[in-house]
Amino acid sequence: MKETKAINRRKFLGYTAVGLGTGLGGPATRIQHYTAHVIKGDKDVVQALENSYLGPIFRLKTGQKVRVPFTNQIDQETIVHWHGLHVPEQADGHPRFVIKQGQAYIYEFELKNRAATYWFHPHPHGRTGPQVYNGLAGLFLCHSHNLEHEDLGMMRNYLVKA
Ligand SMILES: [Cu+2]
Repeated sequence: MKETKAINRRKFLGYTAVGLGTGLGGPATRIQHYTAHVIKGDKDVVQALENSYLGPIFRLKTGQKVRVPFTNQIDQETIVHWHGLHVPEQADGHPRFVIKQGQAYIYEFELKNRAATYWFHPHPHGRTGPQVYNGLAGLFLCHSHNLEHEDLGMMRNYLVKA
């Protein structure tokens, strides 16, 4: 009697494993990702993330001038929005500036933000969500030339809110 129960349990586990295997045989997940490299300047301002489809990470300082020639290599319209950065309208990645596959768009701006963590993501009308969760997103870290002053400001804000 005990032996029979043990066999049934093994069979149950076997069926469970088959069920999981079937789930893994579904359609492949679509992955889209940004790639970037430094054309001119400090090579450390762009960091690729190994074994991740997210990224890259931009690391720039307040006051730096940035020029990003962007080429759309996915089969959908897209444009890049620099979330939270104070940039000129033409560099903000509004959906009306969307570009088609194979087209390029040049972003130029001076980094005016204070030290903080920002991010960038696509912003085509009606396609922002799907493109982000398929991988098009990266961090934009803004550092300050005057870290002591920025740190004091952040501490003051923390104390006021606590
Ligand atoms: Cu945004």
